[in-house]
Amino acid sequence: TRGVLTLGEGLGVLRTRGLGSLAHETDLVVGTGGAEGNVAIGLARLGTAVTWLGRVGDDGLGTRVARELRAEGVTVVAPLDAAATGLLIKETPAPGRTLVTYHRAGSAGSRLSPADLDLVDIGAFDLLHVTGITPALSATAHAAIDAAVDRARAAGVPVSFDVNHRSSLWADPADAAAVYRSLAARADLVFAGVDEAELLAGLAGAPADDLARAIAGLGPSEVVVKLGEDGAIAFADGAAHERAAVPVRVVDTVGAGDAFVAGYLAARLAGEDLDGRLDLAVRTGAAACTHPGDWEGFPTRRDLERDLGADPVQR
Ligand code: KDG
Repeated sequence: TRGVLTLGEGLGVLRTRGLGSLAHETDLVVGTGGAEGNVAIGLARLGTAVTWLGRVGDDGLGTRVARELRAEGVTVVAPLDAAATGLLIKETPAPGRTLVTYHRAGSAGSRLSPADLDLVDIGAFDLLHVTGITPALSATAHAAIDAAVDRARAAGVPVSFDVNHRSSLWADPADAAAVYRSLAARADLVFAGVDEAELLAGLAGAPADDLARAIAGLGPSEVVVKLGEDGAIAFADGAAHERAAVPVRVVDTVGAGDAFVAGYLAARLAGEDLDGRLDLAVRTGAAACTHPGDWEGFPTRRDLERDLGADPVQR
């Protein structure tokens, strides 16, 4: 089977090596990121077949984005674009706190367009995963996400949508909410943090299961609300299932939501029930928090077994 198809923007990531901001730091670590690519890496590490589609610049960072994904076992469809690969800068003003700045306006990834979908056979996949980041990048990227979702639906391929609200990419949160509602209405599975769930449901301060129920009312049969250190709930068939988080020493939470989604989707595609999906999701999400990179800390199945103490000798 072809597994999961995801599409979006791959970015170069520059992060400060120590504590502090770029006002003072002289030393940067180069890496890569982008929410959908992170999810793809998380899936590949868990043994799920996955394809990532996105435009990359004809430059070192673009080569690196594609190469890192390929090295992780992701099938990559990455047309070269004349614009530069977008960039994200992560500063660490205080331990455990990360400040993110984007340099991605007009980037290669933002020039994704519906014509790029002809490079993949959407109907051949088991699931399509999209995020709310891509429609914020440009009109053509927005159109590409809409077209991908519509083609998947027409072909009977389930659609997964992670809200991933990035406030700095939207002029007005109301515009974002309208786009998210339109995607949620066409998705089978929706992931949202609490703030995102409030934005989507138009309800502030409601308990997580009420938020999930309200989002399910928009159309998706399965809604997952990520509660960070309080775990997560999954809502389907009128019932909410809860799972506590796995406690870890947090280094950087950027990427943890993507790891969570990868764990959830991997378990779903493996035919596990809602509790099994949540279980894998919180464990992969927790592992991701222990590394400063976006995806480097994502676990393999083997890593998860080791963490459970199944094989202490070879540790
Ligand atoms: O979830 C992590 C992502 O936020 C990061 O890799 C960059 O895709 C990104 C974004 O647009 O914020």
